[in-house]
Amino acid sequence: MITKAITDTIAAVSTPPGASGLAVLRLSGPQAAECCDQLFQPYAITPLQPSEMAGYTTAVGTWAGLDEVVLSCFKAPHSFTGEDVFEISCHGGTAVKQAILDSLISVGARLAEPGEFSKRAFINGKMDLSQAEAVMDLIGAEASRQVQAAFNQLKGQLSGKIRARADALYELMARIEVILEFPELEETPPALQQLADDAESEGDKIRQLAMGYGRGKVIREGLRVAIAGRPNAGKSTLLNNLVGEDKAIVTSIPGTTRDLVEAHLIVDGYLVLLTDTAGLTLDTADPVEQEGVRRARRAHAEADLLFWLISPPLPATAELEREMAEIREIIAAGKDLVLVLGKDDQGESAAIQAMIEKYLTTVDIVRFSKQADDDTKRIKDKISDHLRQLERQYDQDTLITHERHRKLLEDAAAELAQAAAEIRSGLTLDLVATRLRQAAELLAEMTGDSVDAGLVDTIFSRFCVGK
Ligand SMILES: Nc1nc2c(ncn2[C@@H]2O[C@H](COP(=O)(O)OP(=O)(O)OP(=O)(O)O)[C@@H](O)[C@H]2O)c(=O)[nH]1
Ligand SMILES: [Mg+2]
Repeated sequence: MITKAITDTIAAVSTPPGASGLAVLRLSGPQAAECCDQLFQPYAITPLQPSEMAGYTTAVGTWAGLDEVVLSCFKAPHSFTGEDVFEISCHGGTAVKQAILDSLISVGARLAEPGEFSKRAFINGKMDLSQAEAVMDLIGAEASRQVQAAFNQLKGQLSGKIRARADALYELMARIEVILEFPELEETPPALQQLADDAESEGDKIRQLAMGYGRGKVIREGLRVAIAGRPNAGKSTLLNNLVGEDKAIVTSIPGTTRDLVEAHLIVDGYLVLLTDTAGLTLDTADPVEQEGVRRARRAHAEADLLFWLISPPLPATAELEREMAEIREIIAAGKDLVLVLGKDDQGESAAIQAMIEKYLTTVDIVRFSKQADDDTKRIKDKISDHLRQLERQYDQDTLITHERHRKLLEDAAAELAQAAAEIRSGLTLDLVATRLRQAAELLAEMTGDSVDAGLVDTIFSRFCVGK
């Protein structure tokens, strides 16, 4: 853990780069008030120096002859970082912000590193690690579900659950201690059996929490939806219709799309990452097309849901059969695939559908024509269906949105399963206790109750400056 006392005062612009009406700079550390005393001239009739201001008060005045500002004062420990914090609300011109920042540096503050304010909040016990990660998620959130999940985590919903599980592990360890001290009283087969059962059931509860990653990942990172099909099937048109703008180039020339074209869409409050891909040409000698197909296949493999477009004119039977075989394989591998019969306005969909049903007996089919808004809506409904299915499959009330958390939970659950097996096989209990302690350590790494400085640095360096 980090024990070094924090002696320096850090400063940064906390609002985004570029010009804006207003901007906020943040200053935190033991010399924050002193720095402000040198630069801020309050307007009040009985003016108070920043060092004399009470916490949660503001003052209006001039800043180093540069701007008129509002200064907000937060006194330690009742601030975001737990230190003395001042926020300077100034005009949001790029040069003004820079000049105010320079003035702070000239009186002894230093530039904050990315995430350093949040890191100090963590070190000073204002929030735990999972809450700090939630702050970052909240800042990056694009969709309402992301906001909800991040805010629940920020409020400590996840930390509370984790601490409850850790407490249960400490209770198990205490029982082992008693058995080790008074073996004659406790070391009976029923007591040991109970201990093994409880360790196993704790492991199950922790594994159950890890399951929350199934939906949590989709909420935090977005649902990946890819569009596949032969060249000219209308893939780029479908993407453009779904996002409501001319994002991808559409032409009547097969092979128009080579790179992946990505767009963001919000469906039912979920972020959806939509990818249009190059048409799947089978026997091309063109290296650009070959690379496009390689990238397309990679995107298809990574997608949670695949829309596969088939449109007139259909290819020769051999080629169609190859395409059908490929679709069959993808479905068999467990991927959620929806077959889209494109260019429905050309009146051939019924015949194509009949043909396809000869090859594919169980496939979800939807018709699509670029002119019909209802068709676009129906495609979006398919995305909604997938999301509903995900919600049913993972209906945990606590979501795990970070891979780091999932891994820690899975590892802790594995330790407990192992501990239960060891108790049953008669292994000495002090070895079992070590395993339980290891599981508790893993849980503590989630909240940051026990975590090494390197990991803390890695996590906070992903923040931006000023956060
Ligand atoms: N009639 C009709 N034409 C369509 C429809 N959708 C797409 N097209 C036309 O089909 C042609 C190909 O459309 P794209 O969206 O570029 O097809 P693509 O699958 O992205 O093609 P590649 O990028 O070359 O693989 C264009 O001329 C479109 O205008 C549709 O629903 N009906
Ligand atoms: Mg295209």
